[in-house]
Amino acid sequence: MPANLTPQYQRAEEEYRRAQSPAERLEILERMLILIPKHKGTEKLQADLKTKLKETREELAVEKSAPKSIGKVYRFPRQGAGTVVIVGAPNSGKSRILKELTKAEPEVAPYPFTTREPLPGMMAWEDIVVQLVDTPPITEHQFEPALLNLVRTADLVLMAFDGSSDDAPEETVAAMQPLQQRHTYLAEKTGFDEDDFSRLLVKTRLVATRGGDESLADRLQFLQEITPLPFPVLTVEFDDADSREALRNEIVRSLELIRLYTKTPGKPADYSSPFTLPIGGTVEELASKIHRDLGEKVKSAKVWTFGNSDSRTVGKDHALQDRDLVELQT
Ligand SMILES: Nc1nc2c(ncn2[C@@H]2O[C@H](COP(=O)(O)OP(=O)(O)O)[C@@H](O)[C@H]2O)c(=O)[nH]1
Ligand SMILES: [Mg+2]
Repeated sequence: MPANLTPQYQRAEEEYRRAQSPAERLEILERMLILIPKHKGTEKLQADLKTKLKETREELAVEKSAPKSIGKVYRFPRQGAGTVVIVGAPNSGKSRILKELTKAEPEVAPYPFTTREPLPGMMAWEDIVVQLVDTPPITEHQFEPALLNLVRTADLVLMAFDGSSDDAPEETVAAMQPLQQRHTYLAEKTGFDEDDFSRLLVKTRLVATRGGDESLADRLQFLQEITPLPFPVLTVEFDDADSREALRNEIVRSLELIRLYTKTPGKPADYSSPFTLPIGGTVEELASKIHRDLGEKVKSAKVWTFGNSDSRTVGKDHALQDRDLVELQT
């Protein structure tokens, strides 16, 4: 039976995914249990949530009685319109992706294990910026624990694949294993598995580097044979500027964002730095993004479609379009 989860529930689930502490998770889980539609189709999920709630309460109690020395955590602020985490086997081209698309200066070298800590950089695209994060390599036997949280809270994961290496298919499958052992699955879209709440799917694209290699297609086919990939493949040759720019566009497109400009009554529009929301984002969501209280106060909005000088008035549930100019009304 379909669960028919409401947008409010889905938003809470999204908050849960990004929560960084047991206390935060507990608060959100309690909210999710209130918000979840109560019918047969959600019985399994309701039970899963209750189990998670119990586990989280225990986790919190343990943390309070004995503040644990948490392992290394990498804390850099999320910045820009989205956070894209680059993962993959050693030498798969991860650092080169960051180096070519941002001003960051990772070490790029033809030998493995040059990157030991996550390194962020900002990628510009038109009038927005997106955060890219280079990470240490993953192998069957090597998995930097702090990577898990980075992957699970990412807006998009790029799995790098060395298009010039016969070992790339097997190494890529191996790199997905430590994540799967930790209930994290690279997938077409992000969200908890509706049939098993302990599994998180994270939106991913495979990035096949050295895309000019003549055997790349065979290697990708072999990869699909050993593990059918549930997400699209992007190909890049970084020695070719057009190919690099095409990758930049594809990364932004994969984030599935809309850009929104705002204005206050009687003042000119602010076209300097747009807000961004997921495709389908509403007036209310834009208001909440500007200020938490504003989301509760907003009643309607005047909206100008890009390139159009006539405005129209819409309700707070109206889904906005890319490049709309919005004047909120409270
Ligand atoms: N020609 C070419 N070389 C690439 C490309 N992508 C990665 N490389 C090279 O592959 C090697 C390993 O790349 P690197 O980004 O350091 O791999 P990492 O270990 O995954 O971070 C480096 O010598 C890169 O310059 C590409 O698209 N074209
Ligand atoms: Mg590297």
